[in-house]
Amino acid sequence: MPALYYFVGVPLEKIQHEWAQNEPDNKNNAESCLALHSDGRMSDERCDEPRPYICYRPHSDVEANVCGTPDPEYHFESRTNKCYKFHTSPRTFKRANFACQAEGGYLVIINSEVEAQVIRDIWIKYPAVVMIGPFWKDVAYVGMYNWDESEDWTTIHGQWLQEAGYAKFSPGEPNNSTTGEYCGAVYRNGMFDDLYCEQDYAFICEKEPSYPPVCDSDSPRPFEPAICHNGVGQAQIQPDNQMNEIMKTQTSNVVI
Ligand SMILES: [Ca+2]
Ligand SMILES: [Ca+2]
Ligand SMILES: [Ca+2]
Repeated sequence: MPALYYFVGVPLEKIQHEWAQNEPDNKNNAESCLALHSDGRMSDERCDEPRPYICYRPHSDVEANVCGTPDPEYHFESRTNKCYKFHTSPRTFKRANFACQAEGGYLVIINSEVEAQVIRDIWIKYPAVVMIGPFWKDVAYVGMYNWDESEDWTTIHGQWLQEAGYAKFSPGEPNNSTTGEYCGAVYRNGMFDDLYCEQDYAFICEKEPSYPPVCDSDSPRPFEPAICHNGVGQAQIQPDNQMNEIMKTQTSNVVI
């Protein structure tokens, strides 16, 4: 049985929960996400199976920073009018992509020389000594991918690199040196490398300051902090009886 399950950083052992019969079983060693059953019990499931899902936002004051998120690790960069977060916990490309999306952002897409400089400056704040664990600390995943596994690299938003505004690979790259280097990364010098997607590396998320909106607010956005008050969030609140019906009929994914 896998030792650890987390809800966005909180060990499951600290959350009241009950497993469904014979769960968790990590069937075929491929079940890394949790699902909530209609009876309130839980199981581990494959992450790539589509299911209904439930979003949650606390019904209390939420203070969003200039980046439109309560996450203090997103920092606004005036040179690009975007926000960035450097993740020092290494992840595979797929999980890194998931993590950025879960935070309302995306794996960083370098659109210009200016943004490449921004990334170089971010790297300076993260020398290898601040990153824990045995992984290569001079590369970080970015939002580009070799979609058709040839020479055609695109951003995760579907643009060719030239079209996106920046396409500088490090000399000798991409080299597909470990067969399957279809995922993009950036060196400390701001140049790209291709990496094996299943290897864990640091990664950088980019976020639009105004997206997703945390709440309605009179504060001028995106460059002013906003406070969301009770009841003004934009989330669609399901009436309890409606939610109960959903819970009776469907199994739903829970964030992992
Ligand atoms: Ca299972
Ligand atoms: Ca960008
Ligand atoms: Ca490479």
